[in-house]
Amino acid sequence: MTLDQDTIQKLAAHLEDAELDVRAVAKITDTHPTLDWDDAYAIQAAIRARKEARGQRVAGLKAGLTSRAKMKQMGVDTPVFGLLFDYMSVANGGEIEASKLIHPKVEAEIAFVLKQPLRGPGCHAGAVLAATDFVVPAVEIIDSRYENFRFDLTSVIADNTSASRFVVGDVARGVEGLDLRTLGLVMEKNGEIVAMAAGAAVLGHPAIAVAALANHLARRGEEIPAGTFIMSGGATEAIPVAAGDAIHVRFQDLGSTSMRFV
Ligand code: OOG
Ligand code: MG
Repeated sequence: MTLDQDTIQKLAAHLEDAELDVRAVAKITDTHPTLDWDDAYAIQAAIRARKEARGQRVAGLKAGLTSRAKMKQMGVDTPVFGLLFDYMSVANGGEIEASKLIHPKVEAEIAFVLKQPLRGPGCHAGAVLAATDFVVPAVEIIDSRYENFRFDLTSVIADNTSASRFVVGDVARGVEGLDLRTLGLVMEKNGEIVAMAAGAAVLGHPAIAVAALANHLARRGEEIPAGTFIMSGGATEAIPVAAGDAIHVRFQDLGSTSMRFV
């Protein structure tokens, strides 16, 4: 930790206000270059406390920057972890108001729901699969609060890993008989294919991203509780969207997820 409590609270307010006012701001490492990982997660926790004080609730957890495509697009090399809140959830096939977002992008992800808690350290893909109740297809709408979507790892962690909205499809399947590495997905924007991937794009197997989250939380003395919804990270690079765009992602064996930006 390099920042005092007062600075952490101020930066949390600064970033959350940018989200609520739909306004991009300079990345916080420009003004706080010493900001380290613990500071960044402390700012993210302070944003959570602000939202919870307003009656909003955590609806799930997310891993991000878990695929080569995403790491390359953003110029970073390590996964990050963030929080999904209840107000971010959009019904499958639903509408998203583009004017409430700064510069949204969409990414296709495989999401997990646990039937047993997961605790690190030493959590691995096998433990994740054994603890998984079912997987569902999902699309995350990310919306960095930073100008031009430019950031470094600590800035993006503090900004709750760009979390903004998410859409979950309606086909849920147990992992038995599903090979999540070869499970393919095709993303269409306005009827044109804009991205394709297989589950293995996410750290070799999307369950590895969930294990990494459990190991990350273990360093803070926390576990992932049973019942938790977890997004494993974009398998393809993120695609910019604007009002008028329709997104449809077809997942092999898992149906599809769609939304319209209005
Ligand atoms: C950070 C969030 C990344 C993912 O799935 O890779 C993320 C960003 O790229 O803005 O959610
Ligand atoms: Mg994501």
